[in-house]
Amino acid sequence: MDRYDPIVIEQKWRKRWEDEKTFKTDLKNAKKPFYNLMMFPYPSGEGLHVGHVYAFGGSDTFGRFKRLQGYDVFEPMGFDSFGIHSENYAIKTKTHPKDLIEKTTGYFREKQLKRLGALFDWDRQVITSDPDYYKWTQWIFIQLFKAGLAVRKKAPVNWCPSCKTVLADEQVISGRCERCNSEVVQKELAQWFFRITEYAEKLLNNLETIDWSQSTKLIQRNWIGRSEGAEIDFPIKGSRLKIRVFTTRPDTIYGATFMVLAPEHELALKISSAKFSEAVRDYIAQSKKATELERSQAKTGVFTGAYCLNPFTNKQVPIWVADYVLGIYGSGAIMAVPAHDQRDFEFAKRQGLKIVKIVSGGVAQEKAYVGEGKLVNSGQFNGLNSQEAIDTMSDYIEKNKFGRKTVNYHLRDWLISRQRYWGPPIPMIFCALCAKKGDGEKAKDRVVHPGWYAVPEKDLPVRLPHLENYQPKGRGVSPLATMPDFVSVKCPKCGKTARRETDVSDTFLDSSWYFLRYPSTEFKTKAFDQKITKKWLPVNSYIGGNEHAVMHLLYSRFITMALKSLRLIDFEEPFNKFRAHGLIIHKGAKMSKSRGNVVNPNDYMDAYGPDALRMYLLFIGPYDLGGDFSDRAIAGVYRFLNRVWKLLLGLGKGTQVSASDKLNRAINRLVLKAGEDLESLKFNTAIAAIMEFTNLASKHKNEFDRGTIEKYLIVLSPFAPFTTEELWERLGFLKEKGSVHHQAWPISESKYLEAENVTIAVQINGKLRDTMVVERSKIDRFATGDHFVDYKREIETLALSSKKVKKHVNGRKVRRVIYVPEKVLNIVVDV
Ligand code: ANZ
Ligand code: ZN
Repeated sequence: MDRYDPIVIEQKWRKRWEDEKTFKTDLKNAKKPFYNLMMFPYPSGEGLHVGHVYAFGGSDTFGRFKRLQGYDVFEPMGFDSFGIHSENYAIKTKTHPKDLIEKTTGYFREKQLKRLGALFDWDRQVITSDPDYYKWTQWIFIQLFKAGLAVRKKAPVNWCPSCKTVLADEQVISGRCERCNSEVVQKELAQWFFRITEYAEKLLNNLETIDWSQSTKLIQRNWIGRSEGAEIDFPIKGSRLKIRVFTTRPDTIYGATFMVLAPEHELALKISSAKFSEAVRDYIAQSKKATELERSQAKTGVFTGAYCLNPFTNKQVPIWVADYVLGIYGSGAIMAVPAHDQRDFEFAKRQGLKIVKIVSGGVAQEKAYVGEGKLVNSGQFNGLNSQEAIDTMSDYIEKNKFGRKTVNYHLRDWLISRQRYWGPPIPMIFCALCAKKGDGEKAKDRVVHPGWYAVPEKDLPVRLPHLENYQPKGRGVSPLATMPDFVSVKCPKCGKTARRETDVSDTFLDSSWYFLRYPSTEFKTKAFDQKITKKWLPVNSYIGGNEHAVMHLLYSRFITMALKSLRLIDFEEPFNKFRAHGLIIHKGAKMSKSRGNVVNPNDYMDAYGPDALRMYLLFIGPYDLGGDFSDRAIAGVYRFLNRVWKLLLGLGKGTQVSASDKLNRAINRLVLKAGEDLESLKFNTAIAAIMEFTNLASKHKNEFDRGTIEKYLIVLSPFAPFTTEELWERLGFLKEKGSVHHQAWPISESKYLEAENVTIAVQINGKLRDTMVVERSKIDRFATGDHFVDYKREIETLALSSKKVKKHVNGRKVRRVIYVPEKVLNIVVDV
């Protein structure tokens, strides 16, 4: 018998599968389409890390299972190669991004991805920086623009001084850039936004209709941030103007002792009295420089000299300007209730403002009381519980026309513009002449942005020019602005000289529609083909990391909804099913280069083969939780594959015509258990069951028939595709039946699944006192893996609960329990 050499096996089958296109799925003629998607990588680092292998290995194992179940599985792979991560890596390694991407995608594909033994269809890869692809990314931008969903706004945006670009809100983590950790500042710039907020409600409500990991849904729900409350108008004293506030707590209105406007609020200067306007102006100017982090702290503010009237009491309340109120949320103004809102409380303390308690409960000494309670100091509403008061007082507000009930979403519009080089140029043109005349491209049948035109579709793609000096320039302009040949273009309307938009779009636009492109890569004249799209989408299973729960997954849902509303596709949710996998931890921390705990999968594939690596990772723990990577444990899985190798090759021709009852029962149970587990991505317990069977089988080598070997290999094949194919061939199945990966998932025969009982004698100090009947499946459990069951203890407990046994033990201390598997349990007690 040869020794198990996973590298030789891998090379042999990789070549054969590639040459013979063993896993090719005919998209047009498929009968049972199953779109098995996984998140494509950024080809920016040194290579794939073990986390990728975990994600892809799990997803591919599932895809292989679906294939065995008779589905036509389409499992594509590609590269998210545009964007800031690739560009920053290029800058760091002093290469041009174009050269870098050519090199890295080659390495990722040839030296890593192809080794994993996955079903990837390399004839259909998507590379987002490829003009064939980004032509359509630009086309999508134009469709959204024409639908009024892409708008240009001057807005305070997050600016990272180190990356020298604006960032989406999602890329700012506690006031810092998620990439470089620099403190993000606010900058006023004219930028392109996608109006994702139009879809806030749909994005939220549709979550009920899709089968996604709860954890991912929760992150999305929180990010969308639905907030129910009321808008209330407070008249300004001595003026016909009003201040509109948004509040979730209309029940606290009697405690509104001051009002606060955001510095961006249009009334801030307008209402300030002569004596205070200078100070207000200074304050507004100063707060423009503040970071979001500083702003959140409710420290500073100025009095405007003006007052509002509380519509409920007609009492006057001072109006302040303070930057802890944000211009972009709600109406940019609040009624401040220091007794029951912590930030208002801190502000009132600092500025010496009145604090009036409205809800009884906590003591408003050092902290605001934010809980429920009975209303006090609230006129006719006294005595109501705060929760009912919200309803009663909201109705009162509507009846008296003080305002109305309303819903706000925290979700903000998606900022698309990036002042960087490595992305698809935004396909827009600005003509100053047309702008003067008020002419421009019609969005939703009207000119929204005078002077702006979409690049005519026949001129797409707007190619990203080669730029040697591509580093970010700062000052809010993209490096493309330094190329006169690129900037200068004819106005599509009047033909005079106009200028191109020089910003590129956010990387997340590239990845927000790639799943639509995979099945249609051969179509050069359209982004996606109607018929093929109808056949293959929505995606049946999507697996990826929860770090993409908001940006990528939310944006993809939005783009899909937008395309649906344009009748370009006929579904509004792209991913019917999404599962977030856990993280692989190493030495107690998430793998990262800065921590120096990154595991290079190639080292392990070289040492143990790709099958052992995939299978080991899936064995670490529940797939949604991840687990700890350990050198020792991977060697254990490698030894396991060795055992399978020896066991099966050792059987030779000496197999039976039909398997023993014991083996028949075991294999049928395995088929059932592994099938159920694979369906629900419980890879670790499926593997444990395979190991359990292997243990048992090793003790009953002479009881095998061919059918059992066949089933065993098929069940193992999604986990260890190379090893099983080699064994399949060596045992003569390949000639007879073709690839193991072309077989059908075995049927578990019910006659072998019926519970079987085992009788165990219970002795006390060697004397037979009772017999017990126990279900065999309980006894046969394998004592490793995460479903470890101490069955000896179970049987012991069972025995000690019997009346007869109790009587004979008679309260004496149990010294020892000796268990002869499936035969005798001897309880030794004091004499
Ligand atoms: C009065 C009040 C009393 C409030 C109270 C809270 C507690 P969410 O849940 O996030 O929607 N608010 C409204 N607009 C704001 C803005 N632009 N910047 C900062 N804060 C703003 O929070 C809504 C609450 O946040 C609103 O309800 C308002 O304060 C504040 F005991 O109004 B509340
Ligand atoms: Zn023009």
